[in-house]
Amino acid sequence: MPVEVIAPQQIDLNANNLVKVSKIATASAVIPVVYGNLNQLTPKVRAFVEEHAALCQPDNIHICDGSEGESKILLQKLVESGTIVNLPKYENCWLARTNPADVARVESKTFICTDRKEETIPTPKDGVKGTLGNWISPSDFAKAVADRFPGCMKGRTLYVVPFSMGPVGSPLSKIGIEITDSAYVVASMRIMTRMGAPVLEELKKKEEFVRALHSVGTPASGIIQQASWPCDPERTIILHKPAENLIVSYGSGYGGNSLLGKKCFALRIGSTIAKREGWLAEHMLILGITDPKGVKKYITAAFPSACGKTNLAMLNPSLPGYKVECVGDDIAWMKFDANGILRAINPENGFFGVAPGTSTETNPIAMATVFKNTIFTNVASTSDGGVFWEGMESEIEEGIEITDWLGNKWDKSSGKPAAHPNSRFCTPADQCPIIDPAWEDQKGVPISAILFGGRRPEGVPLIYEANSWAHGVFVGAAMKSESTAAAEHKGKVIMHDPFAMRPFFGYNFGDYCKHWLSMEKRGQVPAIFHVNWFRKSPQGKFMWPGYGENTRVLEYVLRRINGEKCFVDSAIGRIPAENQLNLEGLKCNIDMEELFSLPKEFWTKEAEEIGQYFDSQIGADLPAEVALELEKLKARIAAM
Ligand code: OXD
Ligand code: MN
Repeated sequence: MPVEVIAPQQIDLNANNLVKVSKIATASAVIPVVYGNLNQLTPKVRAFVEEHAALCQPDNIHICDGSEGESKILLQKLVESGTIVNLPKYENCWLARTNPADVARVESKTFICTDRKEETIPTPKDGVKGTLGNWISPSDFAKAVADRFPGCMKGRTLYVVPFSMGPVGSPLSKIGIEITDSAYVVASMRIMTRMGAPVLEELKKKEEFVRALHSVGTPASGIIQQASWPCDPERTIILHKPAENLIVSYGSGYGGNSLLGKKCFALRIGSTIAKREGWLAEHMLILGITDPKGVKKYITAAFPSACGKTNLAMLNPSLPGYKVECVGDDIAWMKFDANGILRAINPENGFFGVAPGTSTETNPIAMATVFKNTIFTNVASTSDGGVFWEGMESEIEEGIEITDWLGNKWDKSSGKPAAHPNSRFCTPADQCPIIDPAWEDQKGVPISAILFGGRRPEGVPLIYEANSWAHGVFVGAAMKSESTAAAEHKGKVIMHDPFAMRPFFGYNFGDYCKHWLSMEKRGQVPAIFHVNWFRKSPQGKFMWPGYGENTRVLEYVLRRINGEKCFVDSAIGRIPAENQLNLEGLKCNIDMEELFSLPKEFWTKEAEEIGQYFDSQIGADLPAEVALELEKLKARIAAM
């Protein structure tokens, strides 16, 4: 189907900044370009757009330039469609309410397509359902697309979103083109990535990009339940084809399902590119910490979704003289430089953070970041034109009324949360008052330590250190955490979440472990630690205050990086020697003995269970080095 190019001068922005195109050819077979110009696109991008415009049959095409003027047009359009409302209490802030059936990532509907299943997922034991990703065959992939995409954008605009993951032009960055029929996605991508004209220019130097196709979809019945948030939850599917650097997402407008630069590109496709090219694409925050002597180190940390990565990335240190600066809160791309130093960039440009639980007490830096130029999704709103979520109780003035995320009047007595537990803020990273001066450094920042962690109410101490790189890889592979609201899982079950990447692996987890092991031969590998802020006492109370007090744990990490012998060996790894974790000035009593206790019964069961997990889920794909680390752990526990 031909796509008609309309010269830019035919595009006229009226007083309301709405696009008015004076002369559009109306022949049904012609799709007009109403913003931008197809001639701006390199041949491969143009072919990608034309092919998918023909498939999806949008009413018109908009090629994004990322400008302020364009952003105004899109926000206005979103207001008119009822997708967002303005929040007059703040500067340039907006609230979107989704269809209640479209509120989180859908892991069960997320697939990786390779010729052979074993390239995507390890072979689980007979009769066991694999939990390390979902595979789809090339023919089923093609069928899934053919069943959903023809004509799916009728009545809508197809937006072409050129974006860079990482600073435009950095040797560590990668470019993507997302085609989407959601203006909400475009507005969010403008925050979360470097988006627009400079990326198209960059493509002229090297025409290499990840192709990402997204549609909110049109249900097979043709009936859209909620005009302000069209979606097709019954047929939602998120597909990745690593061999072609291709992402296809249908049916959901929400977060990781639709902002395709994030989980789909930066982690799933990213991890496959990283494997090919010899680097790491990880679900990790990056922070810089400066000690009172002015020595600065960078640390990455992998925690499962909604376990406090954003809080740690923006830590407000409780220890005098320490300074923490934020490079990123969710994803790290790490590569050895020519001197063998592991360097990381944050491929993102914004924070898509979980709102509930964020408050002046828990994350004052995030609170100082999010109240301008932000799109909130599924939080509650207040009668003075602001937002509310669980955790903000003390920030709401007397007499203010609250409307919950579903649009109903709300008060505490309802017993229901006002904000959806996975409600989010989408906010520009450069607004963060402690954004690191090097956060856009094209070389990346040097990484000295890697932390793994999760929500472990029982048995797992505040911190322990891996004995070696291979042991660290085992610790990452054995990670577990209480489930959260970021995906569709229900209840507080402890789930395995290796490397906090379980929903995000782009290839077979056994090969992923081998790739991690191989990093030791490529350069100077950082020290690896496991942290747990969430251990509970037998009475069910958190044993560690967390948040700003986690500086004490980071201080210990810095001392270890500096080679201080402040540890003792334990069965599970190195733990702080007596009195080596700085508790000075801490306002609460800490039962250090209990916090660091390693109950033999717990750890015997834990090691046993990890072994069963490895056997049943990874089988023959588990590298021998990781299996050996488990055997060594078992032997140390037996000798306890
Ligand atoms: C996220 C997630 O949105 O991990 O970052 O779910
Ligand atoms: Mn995440």
